[in-house]
Amino acid sequence: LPDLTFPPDFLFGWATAAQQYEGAVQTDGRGPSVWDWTSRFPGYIADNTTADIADLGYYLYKQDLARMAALGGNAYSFSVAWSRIFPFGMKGSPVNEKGLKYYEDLVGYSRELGIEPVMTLFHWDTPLALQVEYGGFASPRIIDDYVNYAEVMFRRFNGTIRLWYTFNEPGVFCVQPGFPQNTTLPHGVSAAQYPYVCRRHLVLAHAKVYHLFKELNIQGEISYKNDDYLGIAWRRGRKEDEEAVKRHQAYYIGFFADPIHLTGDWPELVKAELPPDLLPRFSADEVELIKGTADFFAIDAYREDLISAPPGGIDACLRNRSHPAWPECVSKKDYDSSPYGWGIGEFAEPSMDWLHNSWQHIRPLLQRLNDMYPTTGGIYLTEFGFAEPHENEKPYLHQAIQDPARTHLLLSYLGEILKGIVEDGIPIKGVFAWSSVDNWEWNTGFKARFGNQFVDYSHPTLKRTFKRSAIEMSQFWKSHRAQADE
Ligand code: GCO
Repeated sequence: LPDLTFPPDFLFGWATAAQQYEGAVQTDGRGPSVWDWTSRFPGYIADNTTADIADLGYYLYKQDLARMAALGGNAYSFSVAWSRIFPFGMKGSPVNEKGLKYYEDLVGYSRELGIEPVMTLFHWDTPLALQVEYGGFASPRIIDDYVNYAEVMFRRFNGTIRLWYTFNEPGVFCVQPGFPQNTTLPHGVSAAQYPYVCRRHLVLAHAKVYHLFKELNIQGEISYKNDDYLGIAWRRGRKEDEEAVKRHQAYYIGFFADPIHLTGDWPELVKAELPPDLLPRFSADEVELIKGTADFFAIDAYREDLISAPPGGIDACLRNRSHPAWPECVSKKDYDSSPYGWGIGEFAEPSMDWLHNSWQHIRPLLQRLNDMYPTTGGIYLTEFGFAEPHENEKPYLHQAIQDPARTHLLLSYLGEILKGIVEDGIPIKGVFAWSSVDNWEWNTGFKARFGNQFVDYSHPTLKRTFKRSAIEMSQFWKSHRAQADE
């Protein structure tokens, strides 16, 4: 790749999320989030930790930004804790000026270092007050409260943020079994309905915020971050597997990308199979509101799923569909429980063929997504990364700094992205590795380390150490980025 160069305005950086990185959950007026609460449920989090301290990013963000700058990063994707801005979440409740000040300082310092701050308004940390009051995203009431919160952020940060995301991975947020929002449903919403009622409220909230962004004439571009479910046929060329890939596409990415990027409505395949009492329909007015509400396409692209038709075929599966939240009736190569995992949770040994497949197919997958969902703003790979299995276990900790599998995966991704841009002409505008530092991995706690920097949680200042992946990513980027004098 010696002679290939990224476009001059290409964004290269890392991503974090407020709940996983900031800590200081009761500092300077921040209100509790659903995760502060459910991480106290016994056994809910794999290592019984909470995110109360996490990486103390609330205090250490300047050093972390400086370290990313040292690696050559020119962009940083962070999320805002809604409950730092509105401790009680609700429209009309008090705004927390200290919360706004924290993000202003973060954005200001980032720009001082020449790092483009990229803001995600919601990364799964619903204010607890809204969850308790009306069941969070199970209730349509959340739409107005979210739009109100977004308006405060738009007005305060207009002109300092170029790329905005409304939501991170809305599909995962709505259906991940056991996520806190699935535990307190308002009356009238069943567990089977929740994943679809949640999707409906997210899509409507996204659309209203998009239109507000345009009405207020806020600078920059806005979209949302798609889930990371990228399907390819398990048995290439097998008709039933290629069909299954279409279903997988409709039930995962298409659920949000079709309405928001294309039609304003759910995918036809999904509507044909999910009755209105499970998947509430959009009215004609709502379809018009939702259609075409994204300036660019963004996806967290961790891995692809090898997809095949379910045993006995799709029709048989539909007749006795198992789990109402995952009715898509496709089979995926079972990475999570097979001897091959993707490295988190069960700590199964990752299959090198999975790692190999994932980076080998990122080009055709991004090409396919750009063809399906073309935008004027191009396509961003908003998260990619890997948790080395056992990285968190004592005998391996000394190895954590030498993260061979992660280094191999990340560098292979970067090489494919660069070739995708230069050789295939895919309009990829930027990439963000997950994550700048090890952090709190939701239900897995600190057991899965995704950072390109090692965090020593036993050290009084949570000392960071560059892993090999950070150094090699940095060297690759610095040797392939457009030089200032070009
Ligand atoms: C996601 C979330 C991140 C995760 C990361 C590793 O994409 O699931 O955005 O918060 O920590 O993906 O699982």
